[in-house]
Amino acid sequence: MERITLAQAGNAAGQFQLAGEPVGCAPYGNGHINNTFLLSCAAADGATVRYILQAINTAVFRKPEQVIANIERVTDYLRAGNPDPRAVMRLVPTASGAHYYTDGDGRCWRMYDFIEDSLSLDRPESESDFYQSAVAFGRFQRDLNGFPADQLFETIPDFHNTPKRYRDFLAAVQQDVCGRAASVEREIAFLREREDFYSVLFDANRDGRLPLRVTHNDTKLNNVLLDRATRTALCVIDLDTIMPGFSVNDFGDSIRFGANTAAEDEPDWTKASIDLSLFETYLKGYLDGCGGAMEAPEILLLPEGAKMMTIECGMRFLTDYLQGDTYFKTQYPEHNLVRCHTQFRLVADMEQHWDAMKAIAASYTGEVK
Ligand code: ADP
Ligand code: GN1
Ligand code: MG
Repeated sequence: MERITLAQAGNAAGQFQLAGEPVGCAPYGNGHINNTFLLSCAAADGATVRYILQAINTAVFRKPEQVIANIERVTDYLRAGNPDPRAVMRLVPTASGAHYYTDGDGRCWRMYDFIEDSLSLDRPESESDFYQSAVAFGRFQRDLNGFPADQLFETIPDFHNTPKRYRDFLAAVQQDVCGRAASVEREIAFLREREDFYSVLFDANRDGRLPLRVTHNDTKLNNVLLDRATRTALCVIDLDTIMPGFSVNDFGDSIRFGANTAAEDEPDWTKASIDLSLFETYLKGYLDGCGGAMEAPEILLLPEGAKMMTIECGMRFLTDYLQGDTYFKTQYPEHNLVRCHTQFRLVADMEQHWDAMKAIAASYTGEVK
């Protein structure tokens, strides 16, 4: 991905309606997709006002104006139901009143109010943190229950279409543009052995067990903010991929990231496993946040969502490795392969604990317990 200079960020910052003079700008956060900066401004009364400035990754989001349009609609809708300014992201307007700025090189920039006194965690520091992140994502789904899905652009077509992702992966193996396929034969075999699994959620949707909802689609722990003082659910962020989808995938992506005993890029993949206690904690928080919106057949598919998002993500990391690391930000040449290994190890461990995961989900349907 393109490296962006502070001068370029500074120029973009100047296009937005700021509360004061810019006094600092630095790269911020651990996202894998956009280029994010924290901008500090000095207001006339001496206060410091901070913003998140982002260059949208237009290799990933081909139509950034559609991303912005989705975010405008969703945040307006959420704000109408929740007046707390720290609970819903606010896009900062440019001088001309737009919500994005295209610079002379075609880069697309946007700005948000920085949500102060909040925490974005890369690992849950306690069961309670993880529970609160689940409440936030569950509420997000509940609050968007009435949102008209047909008003949303599909910002990344087929984003969680796992069968399509698998076909793309097979094509990447076939093309082998970097000559890496021979070195990952075991990883390729791992995905081939599980090819019957990839369509199970679409099958469940077709037979009526799994509704299409308005979903977030990127529910990593660092895409939710907790209040720093109370450590309770505050705000869901990273709204670039809000599209119609399956709630079990929103649940599943959180499990993939936060209920893994190892970090996503832990070099010793044997450390990766499913923490069943965190799995149950998150499930409880998510259902509490959803406030009864989920029906028993959907709840029963939560483990499938967890396994689907984990294997899909591993598949995406491996595909990117085969294609020369063009999609995800990487810090070293094997980074995507390391990430792929932790995901596959987590899938294998979920398979070992499958009956326990299914029993936990069943115990929350109101049928068993
Ligand atoms: P990416 O798509 O690259 O993951 P994000 O939109 O998730 O980019 O932003 C990267 C990080 O910046 C987030 O994980 C979070 O830590 C921080 N962040 C983003 N927006 C805000 C905000 N409005 N207030 C506070 N922190 C934010
Ligand atoms: C990306 O943008 P970020 O870092 O929150 C990716 C997710 C992956 C995740 C893996 C738009 O999320 O789909 O699950 O990395 N986002 C996009 O860590 O592709
Ligand atoms: Mg993010």
